[in-house]
Amino acid sequence: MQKKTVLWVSSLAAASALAPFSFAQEKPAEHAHHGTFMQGGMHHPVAKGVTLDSKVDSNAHSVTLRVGPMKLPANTDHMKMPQPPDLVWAVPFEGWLLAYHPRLVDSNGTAVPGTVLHHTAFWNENRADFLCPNKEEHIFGAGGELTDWAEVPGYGYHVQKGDKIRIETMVYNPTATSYDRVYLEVQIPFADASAPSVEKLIQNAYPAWMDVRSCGNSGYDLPTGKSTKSGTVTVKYDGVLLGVGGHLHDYGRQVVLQNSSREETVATLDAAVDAQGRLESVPVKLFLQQGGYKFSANDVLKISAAYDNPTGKLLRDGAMGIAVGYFVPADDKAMAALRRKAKPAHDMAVISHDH
Ligand SMILES: [Cu+2]
Repeated sequence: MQKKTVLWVSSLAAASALAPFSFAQEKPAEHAHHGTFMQGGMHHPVAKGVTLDSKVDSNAHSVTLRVGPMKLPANTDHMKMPQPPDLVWAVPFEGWLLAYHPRLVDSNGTAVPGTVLHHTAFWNENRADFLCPNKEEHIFGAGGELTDWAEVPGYGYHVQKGDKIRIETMVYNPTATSYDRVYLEVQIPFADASAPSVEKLIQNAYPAWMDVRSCGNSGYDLPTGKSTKSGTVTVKYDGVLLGVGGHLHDYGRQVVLQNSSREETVATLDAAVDAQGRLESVPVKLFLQQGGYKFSANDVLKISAAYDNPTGKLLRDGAMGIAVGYFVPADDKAMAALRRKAKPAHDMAVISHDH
């Protein structure tokens, strides 16, 4: 019987190295690529003592990343809430990441409502995004809806040993309940490239973030009432989209992805919202039965996001509209080559969570 190996590796070094510099340095221009909410020049307080731990279960072929603990006082918006610094996971194996299962728990392991997660985003600093090469490759993201990225059998996201995955997390607490020690956990099943098995038959799939803000920062100001924002991106490779989900913030209603070049609607995703219009979930549509939705190089994709903001106020940086799916290129070589040097010194890195 194989011995079960469970290792908790603390990334204390990265966290403690980041924190002291977070106020001392100006945000360098190249950090503007993150494409989340980070606009407007206001600085968040940085949460103290938040670290990244990783637990590799080599028997179950699963790694669990854990960010925390975070203290979340009731009724605190994301501008006032101290935010975790960016944390980096160095991938300890060569292989494929197959799925992402996020959840929020307290120190007893009890579930905390997803609504306190404003956003988390994982970026591979060693690769460029294939739709927006000005950005790092964005491999996973979730908001309050805690989108579960299910495994698509036969496909995975290839990582090399040592790839640096930067984890951005933003929290808030719109509820009347305070939470003291909250952890974001993301469980990631993986396939090990060195395993002598079918795992080597895994095909490379790349996350495709198709944003109403094209290749700019994703966040934008949300006007009051009904509004729709649209943008385009151009696909540079032939291939297929296996499926698509959506990312919206509160008061988001719908994401539509169209192929303008072919005058086709790829998917219409209607959000589920609660009585106040807060986002509950955005559905996922898979095209596996058709063998994927075909993209041709130079196809122009149009993305639209519809919101209905009942607050009577313009919400600064309150909205995002993104269709996100897995893309499988017809020829993997060009895509696989989209590597870049990771930013050298993380101890010099700066918190990107500044508004
Ligand atoms: Cu977002």
